[in-house]
Amino acid sequence: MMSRPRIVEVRQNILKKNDLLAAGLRERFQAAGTSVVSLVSSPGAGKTALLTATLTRLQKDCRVAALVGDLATDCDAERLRASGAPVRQITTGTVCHLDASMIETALIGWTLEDIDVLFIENVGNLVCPASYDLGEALRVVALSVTEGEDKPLKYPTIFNTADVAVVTKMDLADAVGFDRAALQRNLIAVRPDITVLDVSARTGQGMDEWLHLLTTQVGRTPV
Ligand SMILES: Nc1nc2c(ncn2[C@@H]2O[C@H](COP(=O)(O)OP(=O)(O)O)[C@@H](O)[C@H]2O)c(=O)[nH]1
Ligand SMILES: [Mg+2]
Repeated sequence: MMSRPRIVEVRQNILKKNDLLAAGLRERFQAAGTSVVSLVSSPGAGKTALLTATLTRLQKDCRVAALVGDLATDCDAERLRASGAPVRQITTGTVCHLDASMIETALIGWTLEDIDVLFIENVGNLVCPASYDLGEALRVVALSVTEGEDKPLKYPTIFNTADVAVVTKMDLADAVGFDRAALQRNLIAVRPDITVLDVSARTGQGMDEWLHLLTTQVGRTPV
C-alpha cells in the first residue's frame, strides 16, 4: 500500500526534471536556428528507412543531422550515414525511450548553428516516448500498414502528443488488406487535428508530400 504513491511521486519528479531539460534544449535549438523533428513508432514501422530517404533528399538543400536511439547496436546509425549526413547513435541499454539528457549528451561537440534540421529517431515503442519531451518542434508518429488500424485507439497518448502521423509501407497496403478509412477514423478519434500522410520508403510514394510538409513546418524552402 505504501509503495504506490511513492512510485508515482518518483515518476513525476523524473518527468519534471526532463521537462526542464527539454525546455532548455528547445531554447538552444531556437537560438541556433535548428529545427528539430522527432520520429516515434513501434519497432520496425520503418523509421530508419523513411529517415534515410529523407536525409538523402533534404541535404541537397539544407544542413541535416540525425540522432538515433536503440537499446543496443549502432546498426541504424550506420544505415542513416549512408545518406551522407552526420549521425550519432544513442544506445540506451535497458531504457525504452530517449530523454532530454541523452539528447544533450549526444549533441556535445556538434555546433547547432551548423545544423538546419536535426532529426531524432526514438527507440521503437508506442508507450514510454510519449511522456518525454525532447525539445523537438515537431513530433511525428509513424504507423505501418501491417500493424493494424486500431493502434491509435490502443495507444492514444503517443498519437495525442504527435503533430503528424505518417502511414508507412503503403506498398504493402493491398497485400495486408489495409483499411485506410478505418485508420483515419481512429486517428481523428484520438487527435482530431492531426495531419496524416501516406508514404512508402520502398517505392517513394508520398515522399514529395512528406518533404514538402517538413520544409514548410520547419520553415525551410521546399525542395
Ligand atoms: N515494403 C516495405 N518495407 C519497408 C518500408 N520501410 C521499411 N521497411 C522494412 O521494414 C523493416 C523495418 O524497417 P526500419 O526502417 O528498420 O524500421 P524502424 O525499426 O522503425 O527503424 C525493414 O525490413 C525494412 O526494410 C517500406 O516502405 N516498404
Ligand atoms: Mg530504426
